[in-house]
Amino acid sequence: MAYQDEITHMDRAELEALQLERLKKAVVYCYEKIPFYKENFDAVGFDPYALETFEDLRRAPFTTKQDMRDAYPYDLFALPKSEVKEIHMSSGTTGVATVSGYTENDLKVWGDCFARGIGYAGGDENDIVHVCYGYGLFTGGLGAHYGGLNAGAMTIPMSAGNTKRQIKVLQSMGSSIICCTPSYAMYIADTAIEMGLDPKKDFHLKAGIHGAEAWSNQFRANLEEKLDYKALDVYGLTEVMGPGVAIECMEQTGLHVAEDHFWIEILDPETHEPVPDGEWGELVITTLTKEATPVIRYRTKDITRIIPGECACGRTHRRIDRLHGRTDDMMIIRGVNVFPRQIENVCTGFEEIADWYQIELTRENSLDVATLKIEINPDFPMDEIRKIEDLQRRLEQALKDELATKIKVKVVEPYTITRSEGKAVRIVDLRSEEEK
Ligand code: DLL
Repeated sequence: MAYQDEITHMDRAELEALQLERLKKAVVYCYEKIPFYKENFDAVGFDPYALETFEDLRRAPFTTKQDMRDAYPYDLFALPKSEVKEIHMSSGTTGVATVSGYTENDLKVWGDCFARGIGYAGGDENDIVHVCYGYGLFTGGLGAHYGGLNAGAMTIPMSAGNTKRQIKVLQSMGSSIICCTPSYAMYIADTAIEMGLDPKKDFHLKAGIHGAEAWSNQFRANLEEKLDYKALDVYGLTEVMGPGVAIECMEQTGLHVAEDHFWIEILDPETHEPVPDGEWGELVITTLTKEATPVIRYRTKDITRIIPGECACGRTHRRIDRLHGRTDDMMIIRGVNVFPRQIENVCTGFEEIADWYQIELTRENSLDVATLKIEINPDFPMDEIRKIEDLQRRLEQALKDELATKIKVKVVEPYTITRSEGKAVRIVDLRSEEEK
């Protein structure tokens, strides 16, 4: 039996009844405890006491990141600080930080959600969970840590950074499940290879639980090849709960949402109307059990879709697809919408190039221009300019065929793109404020 199997395999009708019961309580709880929700619900005439169905929730107003920023630091807390045991914050690099609080029960739920993922990865108390997401206000480190503890596993709180030490521990301690961003997993793998190790033999990994940034199927395939393990995707966000809102199982056909704790909607980002299952749209999340900072209809700006049908693993919680990216990350290149992940998927399939890239956005003659800077694979020395030009041409053609727009390609020397121990920086916007 994997961790909380009975919940992840719950009969759908029972699960939906539980969700509805919790949803009814959640809207009333927010209304009664948080003035922001009272004002917002009243403003549009949404009566939380009258909610009878999931459809009724559609009349409730959205909560946005801006609302959460405006509420900094405590205005969206439902409980006195004495009942709040921990807080996390978004990095705030693009504005005021958002704050999320956790009661003791919230921490238990969070750990449970991540621990389910350890179970999805085939892990249990006999595993060694190596956590190299950053610890601190970022939710990655402590979320995975609580997951490891709740799963009963020996948990190594490495935090991010000091890559050589990570490698030493991975070699010597027998870490079997690694938790970090996919780009940091790649950095660790590449560094180990550069040090003359073979992570396939020298590490003892069976799975990785990776998230916090979008990563393509091809990037995943390259990671799995280097580390000889299964790389599973985990989704979460500071404003709702850290990692564990949704996690992939070994089928790798989408991320099971922890539906007993979250109600999700997929909406057309423009019309805000629900899209049918299988169609892409913006993920909107309502917390069903969160006590300290519950959210109603939080607009994540993340683009995904519900995967219709049942998962071969037998778990009943619905799946969302791996994220395309955020609406914020979407580039419009000559009228075509492009996400970095799509570019990554095309390019990281070429054996001559490594998995490190960055996309620079500039403006030329009133048109947005995207230039992909991508590193050459050190195993394929490009000593002749002719060879590089030919590779660039082939990459540009492959991108054009796939994306139906022009992306310029500049192949660069190995190790020239900045490595990240946390979230990778994929887009560098060099346009001036007026040009954006
Ligand atoms: O990134 C929480 C997290 C930590 C998730 C560790 C997974 C693993 P924030 O820093 O608040 O929280 O960023 C949240 O990151 O809205 C997505 O745009 C993006 N994101 C998170 N997970 C994924 C994923 C954490 N699996 C924002 N795939 C979210 C793609 C992801 N993007």
